[in-house]
Amino acid sequence: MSKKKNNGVNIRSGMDKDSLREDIKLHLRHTLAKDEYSTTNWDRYKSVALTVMDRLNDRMLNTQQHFYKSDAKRVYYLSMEYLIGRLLDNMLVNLDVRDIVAEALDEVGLDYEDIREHEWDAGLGNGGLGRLAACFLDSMATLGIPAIGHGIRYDYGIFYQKIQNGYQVERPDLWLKYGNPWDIVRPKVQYPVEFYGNQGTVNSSNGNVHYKWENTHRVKAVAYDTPIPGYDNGIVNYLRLWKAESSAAIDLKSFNQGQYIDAVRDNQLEENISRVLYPNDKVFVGQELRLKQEYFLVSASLQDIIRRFKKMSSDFTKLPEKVSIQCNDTHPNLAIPELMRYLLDEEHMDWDKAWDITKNTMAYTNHTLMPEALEKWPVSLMRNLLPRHLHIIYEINRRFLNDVKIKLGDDKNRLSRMSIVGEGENPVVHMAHLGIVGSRKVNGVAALHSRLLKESMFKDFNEMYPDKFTNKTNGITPRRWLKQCNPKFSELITKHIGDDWITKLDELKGLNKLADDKEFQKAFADIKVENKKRLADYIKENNNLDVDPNSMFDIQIKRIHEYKRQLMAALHVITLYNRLKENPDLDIAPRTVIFAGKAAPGYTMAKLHIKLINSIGEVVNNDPDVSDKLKCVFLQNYSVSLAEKMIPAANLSEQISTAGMEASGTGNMKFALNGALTIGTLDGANVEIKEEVGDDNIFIFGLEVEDVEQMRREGYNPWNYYNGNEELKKALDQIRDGHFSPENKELFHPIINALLHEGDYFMVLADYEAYVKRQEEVSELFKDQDEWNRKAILNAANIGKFSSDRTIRDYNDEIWQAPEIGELKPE
Ligand code: 26Q
Repeated sequence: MSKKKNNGVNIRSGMDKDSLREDIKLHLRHTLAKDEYSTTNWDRYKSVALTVMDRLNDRMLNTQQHFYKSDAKRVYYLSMEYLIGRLLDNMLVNLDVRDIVAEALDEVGLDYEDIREHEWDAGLGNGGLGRLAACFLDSMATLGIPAIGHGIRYDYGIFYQKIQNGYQVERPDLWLKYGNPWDIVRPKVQYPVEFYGNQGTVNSSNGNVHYKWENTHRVKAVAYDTPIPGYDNGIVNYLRLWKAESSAAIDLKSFNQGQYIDAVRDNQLEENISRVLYPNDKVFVGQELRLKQEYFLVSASLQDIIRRFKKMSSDFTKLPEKVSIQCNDTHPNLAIPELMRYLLDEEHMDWDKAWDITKNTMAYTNHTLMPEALEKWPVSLMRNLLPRHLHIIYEINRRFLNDVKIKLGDDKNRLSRMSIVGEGENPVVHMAHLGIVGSRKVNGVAALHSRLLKESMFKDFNEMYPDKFTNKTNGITPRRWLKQCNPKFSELITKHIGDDWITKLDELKGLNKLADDKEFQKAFADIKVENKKRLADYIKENNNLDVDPNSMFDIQIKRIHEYKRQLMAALHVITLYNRLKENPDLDIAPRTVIFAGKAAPGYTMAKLHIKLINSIGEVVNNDPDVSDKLKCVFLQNYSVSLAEKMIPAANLSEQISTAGMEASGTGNMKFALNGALTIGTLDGANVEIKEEVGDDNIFIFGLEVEDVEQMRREGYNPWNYYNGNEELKKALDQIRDGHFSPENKELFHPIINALLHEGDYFMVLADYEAYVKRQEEVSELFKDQDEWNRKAILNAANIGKFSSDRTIRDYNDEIWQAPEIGELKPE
């Protein structure tokens, strides 16, 4: 270890202020080649990051050595997305040196808050699923589980969203433009990934015939690691992301100049595999490049996993004892046929043995009940790109359907419903079915969602494998989503109940007794207003709009999707506006309704919803009649770091999806943890949040899953609601007549058509009245600030269940059974 002393200062590993300050200076000069004349704040950010990296690397080596020596079982988390956001603050918090670094910088006249804003968000994910993976990494390291995250190092993360004239415009997110100080490039950790070719046979020495994938085209996967520190426990795991590089050593002698140029150009094409994150999150797009990305992740990761396993053992029957592979949705489910291929073709194992090992190593998490989001890959595509895998999938399916016949009877309809490979003219491979058949456990992400999976989408499978389906309610990391993003509230909590809550979130229950304490309420309220002021400044700077920090901050932030019903919240804004226009003295709590979120670039309706919200804001925010009671804001480019600014400033959290459509939600948990009240439907994890915080401390409204089903069965008619509610009718008429789009009166007709002429699939009109009524109660409560604060504190006090530490412990107890070493003392 590098603990050489330099004037009493521990170079590269000391955690005291002097060592940190000196190393920051050294990195500025010796790594970045900057002096006092040329240094920018970005350089300062980078030198702080590099100083932190020195410490992380040291701990990472110790941790990995420890896991290696103890031959610990490893967990591999496979995900196409990691929405990790900025890392500097997170690293400093987890190393428990944030305050020291801030002081060290202060001593040389620098402002930490200012410097950390220079980091680019790592946006390698779309939304909930990618952020969940990031929270899980934090919790696995904090519990001390030997876990490695595997993903793709996209050159372009989720697009940067600009709002121009009220419309979403997408810009490329070149997050690596200025380099990434958290990268550990491992050019020697590289694996060939093969595509195309055909299935051939080989005769082995013992006379057996084996299959072999041959005549393939190769691409290289190169490893880039990011350290993942646990919270204050000496443990550092890592996230390993694969970058595609061309593998062909260009054979110069056989090329003339033109061929040479072509060959170099084709190499570029191969590198496209890791070029860009697909920006859609709820509809399946069956493009070859996406399938290549998925197999690229799977192939490289499995080679890495197998290499590490083989260092310890050559007995593959031990694989399930030493390795658990968790697939984040179906996206990495090709790992199942890939592991089979390896065991059959490379290890020459017989089918039953290989299948047993595979099934006991794999697990799969489902994140959606929406059929249009399920991955179904055309057989034609797969035959071309992954011919050997397709054969294996067919064989898995043949054996599986046989088993079904034996266990459940020869029911043709059922067999066709359950088949992994569809029939007909354009057959598809059903990745969720493959995941269920090839995994030991399949889980949903909230109690309601997991129940619905068993009762509806995977009913047949649940009858076939009654012990396979399980629930693992999602969680969020309290480090980022309270300690980091809301330091003042964190300090207040710690002052009263100590700091155990940071790793044992249930300890927040200690706040229950303080909810009635006037002094505590006041302290809580002051912090909330301070956070709101900061957000108000941000709104002023970005949207040039003044909002009142004492008004209720009513926030809906998530991807823009019809099922999440931003439209319903927009209709509520219009209703409040109309009420205030009719009666300017109306006694309602002043509100600032704030939205943020990205729409998939091809999702025209969602993009029109963004435009509608901005158009409503135009009218409302410029009308002096209502200006002290109502504002409507859309903040551009929702991201992890914007969430960190918005969530601590929220009074009201909007979780209003059509019942049965939001698998879990995790934003709902972040808001409650930061002392916001929820208005929501009984959907996803809202159900469990209600159980925890109590019916009196959450505003539940609207149709429940069974109501939605019943209405769909019996025939739902949105016109009844339109004709039955004057205010709803007025709001819809205004949208239709161009009240919010005077320059193009028909602009929002597609929205009206969807609601009135195309059946209002998401039942916005059916829930409108109950929603508006509940919002009136919200408004009344907000007028009683003491009572509001009491309930807000009770939300924070009783939200402990939703720590991702609990979620990960649940996964580990039931599925992985890996060690949890808790902490690692420095050597
Ligand atoms: C699939 C194929 C091709 C291209 C893209 C995709 C794709 C990408 C992302 C499909 C789905 C996603 C993301 C889904 C997602 O974020 N689901 C959310 O997961 C959260 C964590 O479990 C839940 O809280 C949310 O309820 C759920 O919507």
